[in-house]
Amino acid sequence: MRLINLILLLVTFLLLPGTALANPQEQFILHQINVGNFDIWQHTDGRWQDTDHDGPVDPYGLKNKEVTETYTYHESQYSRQFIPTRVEIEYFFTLTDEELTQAGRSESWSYFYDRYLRKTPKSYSVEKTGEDLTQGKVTVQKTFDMMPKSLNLKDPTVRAELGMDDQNFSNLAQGWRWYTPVLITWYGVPKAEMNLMASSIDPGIPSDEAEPGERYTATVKFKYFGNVPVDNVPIAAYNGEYRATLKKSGQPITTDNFAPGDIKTYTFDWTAPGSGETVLKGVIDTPPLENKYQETTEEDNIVQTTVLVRQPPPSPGSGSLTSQAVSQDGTITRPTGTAKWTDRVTATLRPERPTPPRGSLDWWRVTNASLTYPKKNYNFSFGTPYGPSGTRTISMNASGHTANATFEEDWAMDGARIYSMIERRMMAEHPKNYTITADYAITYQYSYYVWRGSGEDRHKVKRTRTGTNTGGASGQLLVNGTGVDSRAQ
Ligand SMILES: [Ca+2]
Ligand SMILES: [Ca+2]
Repeated sequence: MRLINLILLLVTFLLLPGTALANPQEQFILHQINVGNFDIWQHTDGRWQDTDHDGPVDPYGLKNKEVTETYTYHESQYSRQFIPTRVEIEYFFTLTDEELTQAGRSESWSYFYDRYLRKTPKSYSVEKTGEDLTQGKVTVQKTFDMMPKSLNLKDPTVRAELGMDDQNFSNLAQGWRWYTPVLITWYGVPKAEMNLMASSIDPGIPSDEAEPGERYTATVKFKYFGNVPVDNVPIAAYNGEYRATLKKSGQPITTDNFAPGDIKTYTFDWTAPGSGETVLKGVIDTPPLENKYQETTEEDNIVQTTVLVRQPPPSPGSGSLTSQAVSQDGTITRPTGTAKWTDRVTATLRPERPTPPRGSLDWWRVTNASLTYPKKNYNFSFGTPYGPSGTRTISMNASGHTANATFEEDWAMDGARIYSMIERRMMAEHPKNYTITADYAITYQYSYYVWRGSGEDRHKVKRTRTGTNTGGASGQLLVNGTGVDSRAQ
C-alpha cells in the first residue's frame, strides 16, 4: 500500500505543472466521496451468489473482479458558480477532518480511514474510463481480488455494527464485505459574472398621450455590469414592428463598447400611429438581435413602454354603420355591436338617402365603400394583448342601399383579464368600445321640370340628371373577451 501511495504521489506531482499551465484560471471546486462496498455470500449448499447481477457468481478468492460506476457533479450551488474543466479519481487518499466534512461526511478522518480505507479488497484499483464534463459525469472501473477475509458478515459484532438482522442470514454459510471508496475531485473555472441590461426608456412625449402621426425623440439607456470590457455589443430600438435608427450623440449606431459599470444613453426618432397605441422597445444583446454574450440573465435585456395615441373625435357621419359578430366556428351569434377576440364580424353600412339639388329622387345606390377598423398591434400576443396600433382599411361589397364587409376581430380581447408576464401587470381588464368607420360614394338620379316657351307655347319639360355624393359613417364595436382560450401567438 505504501508503494502505491508513493507512486500516486509521484504521478500527481508529475501531472500538476502541466494541467496548471493548460488552464491558469482553473481551480478546485469540490470533493465528492463515494464509499462503495462489495458483499459476497455463500449458501449452505456451497453455491456462491451473483451479488452484482452481472451473470457469473462472485466467489471468495476471485481475482480481477471488475465493477463499473458513474458519478455525477450535481451540487447546485457549485454548478451555478463553476464550469467543470477536469475531474480526477483517487482510490487511496488522505484528507483532513475539515476536508472530509466539506465533502459531506460527518465522521473524523481517522474513523473514516479505519472503517473504510483499511477494509478495501486486495489489489484494489480504480481507473477513470470515461467522462462528460459538460454533463458533469465521470465513469470509473474498479478492479480488485475478492480477498482477504477482513469484514466477516456472519460475525454478530460486525452485523450489529452494520445494522443487519440475524434472521436474514441463517441459511448462509459465509459472507464477506470490502469497501471500495473513491474520491472524486472536480476542478473548474468560475463562470464569468457579466450582465448587459436595458435599463430605461422614455418615449419623449410632453403629455400622457402622443398626437396621431406626430414625430418624437425617445431616449433609451443600456447598462453593463462585469469585470472585463465588452466590445461590439448589438443594440437597437423598435417602434412596433419597425426598427428605429438608434443614435449616440446624433450619430447612428448599431453596436457599442462597454466598460465595467457603464451606463450609456441613446436616442431614436419615432412616429406615432394614427390611432390606438404603440410599443417602444430598447434591446441589447438578445433576440431579435444577435446574442453575442452569455450573461447571468437575459431577462433584463429588453425594456419597453406602451404609448397611447390621442383618439381623434369621431367624425359626424351620415348614415349608420352596424356590426354583427359570430364565433370563429360559426356556431355562436353575439349580441349586435359586440365581438370577442377571433370572431368574424360583418359590418353593414346604410348611408342616408341623398337629397338631390332640385326635383325629386328617382333612385340611388352605393357605388363604392371602404371600411376602416383597428389594426392588431405588432407586439400583440395572447399573453400580452397590447391594444391596436393604427388602422386597416378594406373595401366593402356594395349592393343597392347598403354595403357590407366581413373581417376578423384580431386586435383585442378586452375583458378577458390577462396577467402579462412581460408587462408584469393586468391587461385587457375591462370590455372596451372601438370605433369603426366607413367611407362611401353613392350615385343617384333625380328629375325636375323646367318651363320652356312663352305664352301659349309655354310648357313643362322634364329633365333627368345624375349626381354623386361621398360621405362617411361610424359605429362602435364593443369588445368583451375572447372567443377562444388560447391560440398560437
Ligand atoms: Ca446576451
Ligand atoms: Ca442581461
